[in-house]
Amino acid sequence: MTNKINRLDRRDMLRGSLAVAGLAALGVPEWALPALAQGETLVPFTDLPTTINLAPTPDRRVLDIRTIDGPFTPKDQFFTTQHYGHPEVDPATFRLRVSGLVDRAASLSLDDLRQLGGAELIAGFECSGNRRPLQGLSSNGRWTGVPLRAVLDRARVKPQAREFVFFGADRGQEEVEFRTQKYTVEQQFGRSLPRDLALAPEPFLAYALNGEPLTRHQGSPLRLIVPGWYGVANVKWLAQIHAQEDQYLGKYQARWYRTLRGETIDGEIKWVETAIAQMQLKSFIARVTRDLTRHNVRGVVLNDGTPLRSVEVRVDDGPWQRATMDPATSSKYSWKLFTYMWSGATPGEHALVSRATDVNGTVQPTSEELDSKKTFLEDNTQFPRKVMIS
Ligand SMILES: Nc1nc2c(c(=O)[nH]1)N[C@H]1C(S)=C(S)[C@@H](COP(=O)(O)O)O[C@H]1N2
Ligand SMILES: [Mo]
Repeated sequence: MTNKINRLDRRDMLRGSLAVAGLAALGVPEWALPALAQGETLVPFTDLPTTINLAPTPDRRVLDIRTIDGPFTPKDQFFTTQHYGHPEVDPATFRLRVSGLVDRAASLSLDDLRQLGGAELIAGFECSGNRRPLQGLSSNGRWTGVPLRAVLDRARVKPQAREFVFFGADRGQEEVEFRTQKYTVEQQFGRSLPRDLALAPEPFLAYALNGEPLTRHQGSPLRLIVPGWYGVANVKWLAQIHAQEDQYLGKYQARWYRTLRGETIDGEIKWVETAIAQMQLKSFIARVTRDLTRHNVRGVVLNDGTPLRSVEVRVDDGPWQRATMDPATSSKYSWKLFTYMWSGATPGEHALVSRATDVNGTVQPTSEELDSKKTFLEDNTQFPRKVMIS
């Protein structure tokens, strides 16, 4: 899949100002012209294909990454995607049910949760399907809410509870296949966490984003945020937390969110399927602007919260150059913004690529290095972004 997209990029390359028309053709209304400082102009990307249909549906909003100019994504630009549309949940009558293997089953109103809460978490995330060339299924927020732990402690989890299932208020008809049979049944969106993760300090129940109540798109009135994980873990319109002994094998837990890749184990290729969980280390270039003397290359890093060692940018086949990190995005689970000042750009088309390295020595892979990954989720490959310098 990665290779296929690479080929598309080359074939469908647009030139100069045509790239702007290409954006309009994508039909993404949120792609607006970013606010620029005086004397600063936007340098168009020339690698936006016209053949990939990314027209928005009422369910999907893509962040225009070129407009990123602060640490937090405004609520009306925060990307959004989900499987069953946006249910409407009345915050006044809302109750979060806590059920299953707990001593004190509960039904908590927003006020009950506020009394337990008032904590803050800065966390960014991307959809596991986020990838080139738009990279717009990613955002960063300042969340207000309650650590999940506080709610589970209050419910007194029994020792047998090994799995915690988080159900959204959204539901849909799903076909469940079993051998030669197909059963159509109504399913609630559900995701689970094993006990050690559910009871860890990080998972968070959020009722506000950037200081305001969640919008319907973001899962009003309450959602789960699992910091450092791909978006699918962050169950919106959270309705129920159910503690159980068995593994939860719902569609979006056990089937849809899977990656198939070949791994060399003891000199032999083994085809391994893994679940979508923590975000893979990724960086991408979001915006290039020019002022009178030089170009400013800005970008984003997302990962599982492991501290970074470096972020570097390379122009064409030149040397890797260190980028500067934005101190406003230094907290553990925030996305990290970086800038690189590019001097001496020559007219013509150039490829700009970034790569992030964390303190464990994990380096963001090239697309060749990720060649053995078959399915398209978790594409964290280095992304050479093309620009036209006039
Ligand atoms: N209830 C519910 N929560 C959900 C989903 C869903 O379909 N239903 N989709 C998940 C997926 S795949 C992603 S990427 C994120 C997107 O969150 P956002 O719309 O706030 O960006 O929500 C997650 N939470
Ligand atoms: Mo997603």
